[in-house]
Formats: sequence, C-alpha cells, structure tokens
Amino acid sequence: MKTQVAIIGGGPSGLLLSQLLYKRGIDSIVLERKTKDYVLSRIRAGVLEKGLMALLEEAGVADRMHAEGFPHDGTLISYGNEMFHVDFAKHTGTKVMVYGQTEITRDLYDAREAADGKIEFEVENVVIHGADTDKVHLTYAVHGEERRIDCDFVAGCDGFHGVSRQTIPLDVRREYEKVYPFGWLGVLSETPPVNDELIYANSERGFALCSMRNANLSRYYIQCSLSDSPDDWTDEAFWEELKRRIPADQAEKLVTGPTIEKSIAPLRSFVTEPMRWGRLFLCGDAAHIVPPTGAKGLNTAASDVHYLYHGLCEHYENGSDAGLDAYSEKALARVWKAERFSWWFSSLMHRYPDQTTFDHRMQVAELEFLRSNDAAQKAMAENYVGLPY
Ligand code: RFL
Ligand code: PHB
Repeated sequence: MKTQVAIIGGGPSGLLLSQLLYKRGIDSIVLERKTKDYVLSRIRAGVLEKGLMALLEEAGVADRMHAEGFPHDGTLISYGNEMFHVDFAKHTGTKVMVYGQTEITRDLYDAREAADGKIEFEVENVVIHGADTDKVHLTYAVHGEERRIDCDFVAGCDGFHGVSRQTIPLDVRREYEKVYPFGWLGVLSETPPVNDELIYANSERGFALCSMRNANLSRYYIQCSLSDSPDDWTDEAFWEELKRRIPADQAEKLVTGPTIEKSIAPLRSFVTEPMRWGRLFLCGDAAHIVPPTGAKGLNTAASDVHYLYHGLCEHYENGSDAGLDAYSEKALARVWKAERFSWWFSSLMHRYPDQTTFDHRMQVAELEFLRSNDAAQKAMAENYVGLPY
C-alpha cells in the first residue's frame, strides 16, 4: 500500500491528525494495535482547552461536543474544609469544555468511517524503516499476514508504550522524566456530580478530584499508593475515603452508588527531545506525559497535532518545509510549559510520602496566597485554559 502520511496509533492524536489531513485532501492510513472497542473502552481525559475545541471544529467533528459537552468557566480548589473558586472567564475571557476523551474518539472514528478513511486494527510488529532517508516505509502484520506501507512521512501517535519513540536512535534522543510516588484511583459512577464545577482537593489524607461527564455520570479520583490494586478498593471504601478528603458540606451532598469503572493510573512527567527524526514526527503521549492534575495530556497532544498538521499542509500545498522543520522546536516550547504547570499543580495538591510538616505548611501557604491574590489566580487560569498555540 501507498499513502502520503502513515499514522501509527488510533487514539485521539492519530485520528484527529488523519481527519484534519483528509479535510485538506491529504491521504493517510492509521495503524492501531488494539480493536476499536478496546480503544473506546478506555476512560481518560475530560477537560478540553479552546485550541482542541477549535481543531475538532476544523475537523468537522464538534457537533456532539457542542450539544452534549459542558462549558466550565472556573474550578474549585479545596484544602481541608476551606474552598475557593478560580474564575477562568474573569481572568482570561475563556472557558474550558467538559467532554470525555472517549466521546471525542468515538466522534473521530465515526467521521473517519463516514469518509471511508483507512484504519487497520489489531496490527502487530510495526517497524519503521528508513525514517532518516528519503524512502521511508512501514512493515507490520495483521492476523499473521505481513504488510507494507510506503509513505512520505510517518506520524508516531502511538502513546507512551509505542514503537515510534524507540525508533529514534539513543544517540539522538534525550529523555527527561519524573516519576511520582503515588497513583490515582479513578471511578466512574452513574450518579449526579457533587458540584457543578470540578473540585481539586488537597487534604491531610491525600489528593482527591471530583469531575464529571454529564448530569448523571460522575468521575472521581483519589490519590492512592502505587502498590494498591483496584480490587483492594470496594465501592464503599472508595466513597468513604473520598468523603474524608473533600470539604464536609460537599461530602454531605455527595451522591454515591455502584461504580461502573475502577482503575489506577501512575503519575509521571516525561519529555523526549527532539520530536522529529528525519521523516518521523512524534505526537502526543508518544513524546510526552504529564501527571493528570492539570488536565493537560490530551490538550498537549492536540497542540502537537496542530503544528504537524499545518506543517504537512504547507509541504503539500505550498512546497515549503518551514513548518515541518520548525515542528519539534515549536511543539516542545509549548509542551515544557504544560509540563511545568502540571508538575506545579501536582506538587501543590498531593501528599508525598517523605513530606514534612513544614512542606505541608508551604502547600497551605501557597493555597492561601492563590486564594487571596488576583495575579496568582490569573496565572493559574491562563495555564489551565491553555496557553496560546
Ligand atoms: P493514546 O491515547 O495513548 O493513543 C495511542 C494509541 O496508539 C496505540 N498503539 C499502537 N498502535 C500501533 N502499533 C503500536 N506499536 C502501538 N502502540 C500503541 C494504542 O493502542 C493507542 O490506541 O495517545 P494519544 O493519542 O497521544 O492521546 C493522549 C491522551 O490519551 C492522554 O494524553 C490523555 O488521556 C491524558 N489525560 C488527560 N488529558 C487531558 O488533556 N485532560 C484530562 O482531563 C486528562 N485526564 C488523562 C486524564 C489520562 C489519564 N490516564 C489514565 C493516563 C486522566 C487519566 C486518568
Ligand atoms: C477527568 O474528568 O477525567 C479529569 C478532569 C480533570 C483532570 C483530570 C481528569 O485534571
């Protein structure tokens, strides 16, 4: 097979890039290791920045997001029984959208299928050949049958555990990593959200987050030990622990019920440089990971897609490689700022195993400063709603 852009990974980055390129008449093929059902069963991000919303509009897949998503013009932050509001609309004139990554992925699959887009599922052993030459091609297998794709460019959208990043030789690749000494236990439950806005909670017992998907679907997280397994946590134990970590008046109104999903995610900050090697371009989690505290993972994947998409359009439409040549530098400049924000917000909100009472008082002092200082709130709001592309 032949295509212009071979895309490895059928998660949100790969699908969005493929759909945007299709709109500009640029051909692509998406290779996905799992089945579509498996990809659509992953519960992940929930908060979208303006830049991602604009890309979904440009890709022609924003109708359901506008109809069913919830614009949020601020967030709540609590510590102990204290709680305050950070008003994004007042400080930035911008809102974020609460709409699940699973739904975005479903909308993108629907659009790719309606356009007869080529997606191969259950691919194995994807190998990128000659990425640093003029003749790049991929080999892979589907149900034991060997296949080959010749292409102009490869977009590595295959997440943190994919093959794309590993293809870049070690003497070219630089990696920066911080692993946090805790995880997030997340549940989904068919109950009304405890509050109209998200609550990020710093408590003596550890972090908690109250989020949502719609009026009768809530998403809650609590900081947990990395040695925990979801099976260690009964629904009752989860709800009890959550109630102890949020302000008493919120705990009182929390509606509990059976959970329909329960999983643990480790927290990591990670960046690889450069994000381009010859004709291979890394996008999204393949190149960088943030702890989910700032809701930046999917949104940073979207800004990568934006830069790569425009670089590819310039290449095919104007014969200029300026955008592709600037891709790694531009994407990384924005990525590092999202890394800083996610690291800062994670450090502010979690309990660390080696934390001293002094460290805790520093967190409380910083939260009280954020509560009372307009400039600090503005800085937080600007980062949360998303820095410009
Ligand atoms: P994905 O979603 O990991 O998709 C990669 C796809 O590539 C496939 N793949 C391969 N295919 C072919 N060959 C191979 N060798 C392959 N190896 C892998 C995989 O099967 C998969 O389908 O990466 P992508 O597209 O870059 O998207 C990134 C986002 O998924 C991620 O950044 C966010 O989910 C992070 N995140 C959040 N981001 C936000 O912006 N806002 C949030 O509110 C938010 N909340 C979260 C999150 C991530 C979480 N977890 C579980 C890590 C909350 C959580 C709990
Ligand atoms: C979510 O709703 O899944 C969510 C929201 C905000 C975050 C992380 C995850 O910071």
